[in-house]
Amino acid sequence: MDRVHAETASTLDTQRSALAEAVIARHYDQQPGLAARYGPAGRDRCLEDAAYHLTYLSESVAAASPVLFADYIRWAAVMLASRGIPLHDLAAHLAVLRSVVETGLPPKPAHLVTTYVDGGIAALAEPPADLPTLLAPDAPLADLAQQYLAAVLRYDRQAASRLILAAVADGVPIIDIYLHVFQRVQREIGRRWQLNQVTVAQEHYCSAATQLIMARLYPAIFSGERRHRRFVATCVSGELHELGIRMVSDIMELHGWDSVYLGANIPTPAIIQTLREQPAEVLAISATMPFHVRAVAALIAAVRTALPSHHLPILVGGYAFQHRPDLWRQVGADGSAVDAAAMPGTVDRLVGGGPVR
Ligand code: B12
Repeated sequence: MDRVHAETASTLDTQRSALAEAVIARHYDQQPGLAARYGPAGRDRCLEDAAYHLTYLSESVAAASPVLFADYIRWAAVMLASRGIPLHDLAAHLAVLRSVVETGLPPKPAHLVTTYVDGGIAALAEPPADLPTLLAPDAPLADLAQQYLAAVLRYDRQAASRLILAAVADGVPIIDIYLHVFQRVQREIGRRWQLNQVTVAQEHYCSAATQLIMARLYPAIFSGERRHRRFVATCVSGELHELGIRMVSDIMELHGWDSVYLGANIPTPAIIQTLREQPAEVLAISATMPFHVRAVAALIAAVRTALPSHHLPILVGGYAFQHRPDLWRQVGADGSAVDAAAMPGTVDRLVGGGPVR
């Protein structure tokens, strides 16, 4: 990250609340109809949205990646439109944001930031792309995934659990259940949430049910031969999406590794303490939200400083890294893998396979 981008991003971070307030005040001034249309609660939501846009904006500036902000705006357009907020309101909001940045920041950072906002405004000129289902009928285990989704959406985790246990008893490999049922269904739920077709409660229920059912597979996962090699798996601080890194840990267990799985939202000092107490051969860090990428870079730097005696191989992954193939290098990691299935091979290439006993 160069200094200009880093400093501009940090200015946006420190001024986020003030800028968000200024955007909403100016937007409501310019369009008095908004107050009647969305009511007082609507104003609070707009303020939250403004802060959210600014969070992504600063992450994009920090990464020197205008595409990141443009992608986010396309995502936000679909999410807001499905909740009755038309595209032109978002476009007007961005135009106001642009003017607030232009007048509220010193000229140099203002110039840099407005080019990113312009990229977001331009992204709105193309109609938002369709969001195809993640459960295509020709995908592997498509029927099972459909049935599993239907079960969790009607809050029937017993039925969902029976489906999975029966499939495993029939010989379906656990890795296939993980990737083609759990992962796909979780992402499909996310798509439907974005389109306002499932409730937050359904999404939470599905995640909890899937975690419970994963735990029921543990006798099979933890019973294999061991390599007597350890790795630590964690989400970066602030990150609440833990299923992906949990799948990564389980698949490594299936490959004979001992995982120290820490889960969601772990503070950096706790991760460093764990690495001191549980010496590991690999550290795996997960981030889903694109605005956690800087936190991943900071965590890697902190680990390197705290454990200077050897170069601990560090892998990063998760949704934030999915469509940005070189991002793992930028954050100072040693590699990445696209999913849990690719993890063991990646680790073997990095630190050697070693015997299974
Ligand atoms: C469940 C869920 C949640 C749950 C998480 C519960 C839990 N206990 O984990 C909760 C409710 C907490 C949540 C919160 C939020 N969420 Co959410 N969430 C999801 C959802 C639906 C599923 C996530 C999941 O389980 N995926 C399945 C796993 C298996 O996939 P994965 O994480 O990609 O992991 C695989 C690979 O990436 C890789 N991998 C992962 N980690 C690592 C690490 C290493 C080292 C390696 C090598 C590989 C690797 O291997 C994994 C297994 O194959 C996604 C949709 C989606 N597309 O993922 C949205 C989604 C990620 N969430 C989203 C949003 C917006 C939010 C919130 C901001 C919502 C809000 N307004 O509060 C918050 C942010 C919270 C935060 N600060 O982290 C958006 C993000 C959009 C964007 N462009 O930024 C998504 C995409 C939904 C959507 N379509 O709009 N969410």
